Amino acid sequence: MKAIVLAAGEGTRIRPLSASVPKPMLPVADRPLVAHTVDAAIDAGADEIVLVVGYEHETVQAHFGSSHRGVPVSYARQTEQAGTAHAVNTARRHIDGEFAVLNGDNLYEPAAIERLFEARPAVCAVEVASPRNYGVLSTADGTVTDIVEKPADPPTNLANAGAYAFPADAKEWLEVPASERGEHEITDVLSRVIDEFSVTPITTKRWMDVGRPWELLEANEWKLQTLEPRIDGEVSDTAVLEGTVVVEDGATVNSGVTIEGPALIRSGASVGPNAYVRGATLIDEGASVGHAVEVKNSVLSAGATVGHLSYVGDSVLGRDVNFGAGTTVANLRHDDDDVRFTVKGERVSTGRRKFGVVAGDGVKTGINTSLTPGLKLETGATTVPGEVVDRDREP
Ligand code: TTP
Repeated sequence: MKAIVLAAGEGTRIRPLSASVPKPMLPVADRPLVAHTVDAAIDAGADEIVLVVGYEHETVQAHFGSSHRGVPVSYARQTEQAGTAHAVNTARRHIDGEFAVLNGDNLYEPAAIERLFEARPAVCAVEVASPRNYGVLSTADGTVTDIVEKPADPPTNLANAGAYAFPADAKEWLEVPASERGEHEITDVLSRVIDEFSVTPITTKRWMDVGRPWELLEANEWKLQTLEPRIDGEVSDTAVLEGTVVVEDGATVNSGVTIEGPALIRSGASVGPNAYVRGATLIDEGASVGHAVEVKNSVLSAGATVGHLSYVGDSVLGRDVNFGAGTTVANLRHDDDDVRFTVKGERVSTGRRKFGVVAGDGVKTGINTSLTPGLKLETGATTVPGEVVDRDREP
């Protein structure tokens, strides 16, 4: 079965991290977010991957090329983001039988995707506490009987987890009218399939829709835990590594370092001397954590540098960020309230008691910069030495 993976979106809610790469290409443990989906589809038996691409499509194409793990990969360009059904319809010339549709910015349990493929036609569902914000599935006698978008009075707590195994006929039902929000939605295609076929609900325990920066942290928390501990790089005899720690070939862990996993130190990255890395932390390719730096539960993207005497907690640093000596991130409010963050101009709760900062690519802080919780530093922004930054910073 072919798997169509939707990866055309920019990820406007995750800005500035998506300034130069589409959201599905942001790092989650040892690969881009969308690669977790592609790999789950391949493990479940997909014989071709069709990636629907749009925003910064070259980045996706450069990563996967024309085959991935021996499975052919092809591309469909969606030039206008007119909805998920529209996205699948863009790939229509690739469809020649049953097909799966998966979101390139969702994290699935690989075993659930396997069951989805086996039980086709089928849809993945996850039990949630507040179903009102989701597409909600009704079921009877082991089949799906209905799907309602964001119902005021949800019939169940089974949320649509955005993974579908469709019958061949669905190819002809892709041209659905626009919804109230003006998008052509895949859930309207699913409604038709539910009417005409017996659709199996596949319940999954864990699922994530990565939309906002702190959800990228949470995605890393999940996937870093699933790594097998492995030391292929150079680790000093005086370094202490505890829990699930992966040091890739070409990475260096210097003397006096303590790493409490789960943590992944990718190729070309260097840690220490005398650094402390803890919580779920990703130090991506070529990133550097220097002397007397503490990094907790954070993502340091490729080429990011935190040189010396700094603290970074519950934060996401974009590519080639450079934190000057003594840069300190605050990740907890005095009133203990959940940290808020600005998403598309609106201040929203992250739902996290601890959240630090999000720094876009190329941000540079001067020495002894203090950063307050929930700050956004836009791509290329700078601070001067000794500055206390408590408002989002433009470039
Ligand atoms: P969304 O998360 O709704 O959109 P987005 O990824 O652009 O993010 P944001 O809302 O922050 O701007 O999209 C869900 C998935 O479907 C995601 O993987 C992108 C993909 N998609 C397309 O490929 N084409 C489309 O027209 C739409 C609406 C989504």
